[in-house]
Amino acid sequence: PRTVRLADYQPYSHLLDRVELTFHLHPTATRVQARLHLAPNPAARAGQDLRLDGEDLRLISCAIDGQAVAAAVDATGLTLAAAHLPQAAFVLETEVEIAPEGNFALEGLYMSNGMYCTQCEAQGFRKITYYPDRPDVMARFRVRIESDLPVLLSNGNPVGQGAGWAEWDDPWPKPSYLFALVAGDLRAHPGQFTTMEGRDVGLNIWVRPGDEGRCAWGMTALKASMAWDERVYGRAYDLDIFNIVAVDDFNMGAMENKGLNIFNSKAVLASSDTATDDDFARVEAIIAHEYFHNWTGNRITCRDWFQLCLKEGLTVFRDQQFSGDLRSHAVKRIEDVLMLRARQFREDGGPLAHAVRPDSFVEINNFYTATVYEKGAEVIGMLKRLVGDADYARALDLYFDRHDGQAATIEDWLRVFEDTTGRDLSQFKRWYTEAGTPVVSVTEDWADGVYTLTLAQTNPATPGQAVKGAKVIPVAVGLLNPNGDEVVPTTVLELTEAKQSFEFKGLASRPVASILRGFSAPVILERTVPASERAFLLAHDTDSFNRWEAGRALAKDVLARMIVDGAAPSADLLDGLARVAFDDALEPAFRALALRLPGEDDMAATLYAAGHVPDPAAIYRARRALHLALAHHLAAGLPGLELACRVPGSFSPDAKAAGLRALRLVALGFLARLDGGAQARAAYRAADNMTESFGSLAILLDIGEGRAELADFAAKWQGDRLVLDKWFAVQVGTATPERVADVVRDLTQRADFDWKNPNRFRAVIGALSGNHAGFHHASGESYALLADWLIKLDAKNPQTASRMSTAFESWPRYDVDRQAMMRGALQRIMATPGLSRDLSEMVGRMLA
Ligand code: BAL
Ligand code: ZN
Repeated sequence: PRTVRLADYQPYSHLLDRVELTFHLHPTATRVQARLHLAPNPAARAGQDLRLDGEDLRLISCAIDGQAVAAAVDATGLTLAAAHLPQAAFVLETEVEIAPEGNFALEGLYMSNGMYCTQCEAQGFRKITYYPDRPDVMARFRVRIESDLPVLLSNGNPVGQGAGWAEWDDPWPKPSYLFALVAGDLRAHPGQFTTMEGRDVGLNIWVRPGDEGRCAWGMTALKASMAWDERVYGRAYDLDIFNIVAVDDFNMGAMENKGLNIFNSKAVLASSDTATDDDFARVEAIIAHEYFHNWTGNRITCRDWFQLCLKEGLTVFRDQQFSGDLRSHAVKRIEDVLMLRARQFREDGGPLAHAVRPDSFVEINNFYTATVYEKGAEVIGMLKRLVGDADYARALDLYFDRHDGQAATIEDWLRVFEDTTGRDLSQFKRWYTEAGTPVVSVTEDWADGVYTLTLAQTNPATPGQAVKGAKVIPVAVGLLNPNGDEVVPTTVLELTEAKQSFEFKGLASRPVASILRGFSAPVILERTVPASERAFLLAHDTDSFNRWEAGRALAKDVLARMIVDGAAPSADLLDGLARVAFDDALEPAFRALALRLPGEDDMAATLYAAGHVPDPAAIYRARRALHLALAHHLAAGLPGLELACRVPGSFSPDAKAAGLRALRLVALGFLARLDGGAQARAAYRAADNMTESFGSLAILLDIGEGRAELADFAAKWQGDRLVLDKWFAVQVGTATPERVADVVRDLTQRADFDWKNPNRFRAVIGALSGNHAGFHHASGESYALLADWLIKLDAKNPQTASRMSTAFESWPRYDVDRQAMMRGALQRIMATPGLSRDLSEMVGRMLA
């Protein structure tokens, strides 16, 4: 397969002003007529052929200005020779036939439970019609849909409808990846919003009959998002209607198609009996994310797919700000960093490491990654920290003014910051072009009332990038005196060289430093700190992120010693966590996070970074031993804590109530280690919401109990796809290392294991790689099982298969036997005839 390179970018040969599409929908023979209003592009090389992308299309006809023309068709598109092309504006008409019913890749036009829907990002539109399927070709679309189905939707505003047809017109020029069409027997949950500009916008969440009762939360989140984007970024919505559709079969979380967002039903449906608090928060965040794309992605899009982080990094950053504003900035930051470390640091430190803006790809679908999204958002957070809030706001206003209606680049983005602030961002740009997580090591000196902090950065080699320059790293620092008072408030130090010292004068005593407050840069901080100092910061730090981080680091130190030396849990940790657990001045959600022990994969990464070969079985045992030790240490206070966290009254998904439920479940988890699950069982029986019923079920299964509750849960939720996904996943997630492969085999033999549904596949096969000790069981059974399923899925749905192959990316961390087995599994996948471009690129990179 061909490698596409950023350096080869060329503007498209033609300008495309308007597009008219007519769809005659049919499961096996949909006809698509396209009229493209084209003209030669004066900015492109003259005299070029006209090349249109197209895959899996049957060409029926092709004409220019009404005259049939001979087109050369191949597996990836259609070419019209330059000699046949008018030198002025012309209309190209094509008609093609496609078969949505057989489209299990879920790209282009496909069917899900009898409804038609589309997914065009990144390159799905070429499976619908012949088209210049690239983001810098922006056109106005008019769409006519012909079908007997009752609800027919596309982008933009509705302009007409009758029996068996509907027409839509989108006045905003857009690239093809933002095209969408939906047709089905759907029900609307309606809403309304009046913009700050006075535009009345009709809102709808469209769902299958029966799901109407799960839409209210999504609608609340949508309205909150629209108001927030006006208030914080000054951006209003720009059409008369905004539609969201829930689809059961979807590769991603959701998609920001102009005026017609399409959502994985998991990412939009929520009700107290079927969705957990985490689900509610995720729905809110994803609705916001897709809505925010209307300005950051749709009005200003990407020139080419290498610039994906331009819209994704910024939109993730915006949805993180939104969730922090609505909920708790402290808790949100901890959750975001946990995710960043679990997914992005892991990616950045392995064979799949790539820059936030990569410079080559084989399959762009493989670059919808934690690096592009989450590290992309971190880079924007750093930029804001460096220039300050006021200049960030001015730069964003300039960005929207200057680039509205354009397909932009990272260079354009950085230039608005340079023009706003006068800063030279050429060194900062390395964050976009160089992969790898910088390591910042710390040394401290105290003499004559001067505290000197020396920071040194190293930028590790990553595939294809051996040597890197120093980065601009904002390091937020605060100093505490020994009685816990803050003597130097948070100050942002700019580390720009390989090594730099910063002095703090006029201090009465040697301070305790709180470094990288708020996780001010996506780096690994290397620092030898005595347990007592970590415990001190856990008790006193005024920065909530670093307070949590101190406990986390202490827990990791303790666990590492338990794993490597067989040490006992330290009193510093047990006492420190006990103080947090019972400190009513702290947010319950924060306490719940502080009491959550580092995950097994996190410990494997930590040990590997410290020069050890991680033993998954030893990590599993030590983590459980620490959980038990902590349960004993907290025992006296747990019943009171559990009682205090019971939320009175009817269910509300708000952050405060959710925080109490999270802390209650933490307490129940500890109690279960002491009482054989008696109280968790009672909590399961009494629960009136999914958070507590599912949470207590998971606790029971984790201690090897809960068979009756598991059966009860299944009986109650038979036929509910989303809840049943939880039932599948929790069994795999809580299976013992020895049993997990059998559990997966049993579950995959059930009639309701619909492996072509990405949610169900992820619930079982994704949970297998999430069970660290089980996935890495010394038998290698789980590796083989995952490889079997990836091969099977790849033949139907390459995108999801490819994403899930990242389970193998951490192979270099482990012992030679496990390495050999993982590489063997990858080689077996690679040797499969007909492997997709998606999966072969990923496996090839992991084996390189
Ligand atoms: N653009 C793909 C889905 C998302 O990031 O919103
Ligand atoms: Zn996005």
